[in-house]
Amino acid sequence: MATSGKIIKCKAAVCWGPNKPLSIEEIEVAPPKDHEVRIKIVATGICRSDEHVLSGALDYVKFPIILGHEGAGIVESVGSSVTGIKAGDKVIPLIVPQCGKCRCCLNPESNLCYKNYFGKCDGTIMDNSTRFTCKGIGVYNFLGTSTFTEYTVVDDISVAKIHDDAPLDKVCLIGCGFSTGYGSAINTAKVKPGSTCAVFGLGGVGLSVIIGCKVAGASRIIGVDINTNKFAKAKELGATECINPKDYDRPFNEVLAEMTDDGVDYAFEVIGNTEVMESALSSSHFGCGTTIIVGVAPSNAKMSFDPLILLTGRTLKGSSFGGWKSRDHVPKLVCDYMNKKFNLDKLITHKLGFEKINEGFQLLCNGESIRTVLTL
Ligand code: COD
Ligand code: ZN
Ligand code: ZN
Repeated sequence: MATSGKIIKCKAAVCWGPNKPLSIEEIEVAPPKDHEVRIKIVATGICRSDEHVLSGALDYVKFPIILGHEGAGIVESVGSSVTGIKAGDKVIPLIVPQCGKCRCCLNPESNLCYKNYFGKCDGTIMDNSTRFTCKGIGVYNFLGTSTFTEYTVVDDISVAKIHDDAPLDKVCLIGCGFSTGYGSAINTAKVKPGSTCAVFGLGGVGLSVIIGCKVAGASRIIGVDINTNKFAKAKELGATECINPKDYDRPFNEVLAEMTDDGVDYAFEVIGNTEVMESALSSSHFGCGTTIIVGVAPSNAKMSFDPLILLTGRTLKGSSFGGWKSRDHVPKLVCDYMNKKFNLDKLITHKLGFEKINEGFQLLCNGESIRTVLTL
């Protein structure tokens, strides 16, 4: 490519600090170094964690930063030592890398990688710097991906090559929200045919849990949310019934126990609220129920429960990125989507041009959108 090895000037949505609108700026994107890949982003979803940074809820984040972590694009150029990926390939940047060598990568039961950005949390990629500058100032990277820009540079362990015919404006959701929810049902819970599930929280991730439960053959999928506006979409995607805990003046686990012959087989917390986590755990069946925590609670929050609750046979698990080993599984998920194993199109409620990014955040904050996809 003509741009290979050169600095690229392009547009990006720069976040200069919390509680400020994102600002579309011209930035400079340096060429990829050893083991790095420069990507032309074609489409990106706006995910809840991006909004958490904007609203100041993630206090460790440094500024200025380019947010966005649910994108898809086309490789512009690759640095030295990169194998298996070349210019022109369609790719999805990954928030959970897969180095293939660490203890977690070598364990088939884990999808974490020791080289992850959550642990680093310093706004850089693996070499501890970023490739972005704006007005002469270095700009931080978000979750190793930074997709709210026409061009980004990511580590080669954090990029999955996907099918040449994949529709990038749809499969971008496989980069975070869809895979996180869907995989928590398929991989982490391993939902069985005929089982009963309860999904607490019906945002984009909770709805993706519902899609997973349905694909796995659950016979009852109970959607739980305090916002009844979410119920219609949940039912469209596979919820067999939806309930609002606010409609009851007794402990919600009692309500679910009555409805489900003493409790659900699988309960999913997809909000990030410790009280709901406790409620989900007690809603699972005492002898054989499994509870999966998908939501991330505020940093000082603690869950509290009588350990006896587990002793009779309950299981409590957590799930990040849906348990998928990212580089291995993301290309397969893209093929599964293309082969119509699941349909994520209904999660996309809005499509906007990149320059309307602030409008997209507004839609998420108002609870009006499930996912807005921005096209660049
Ligand atoms: N009881 C029932 N429903 C509730 C309650 C409650 N007490 N509080 C909120 N809700 C509902 C809301 O009405 C809403 O419908 C839903 O819960 C939450 O949906 P969203 O749209 O805010 O969130 P999602 O689905 O896009 O994301 C949910 C996560 C749990 C993934 C997210 O909030 C989170 O914890 N993110 C950080 C974790 C993570 O994986 N980060 C990596 C990149 S995102
Ligand atoms: Zn996300
Ligand atoms: Zn690893």
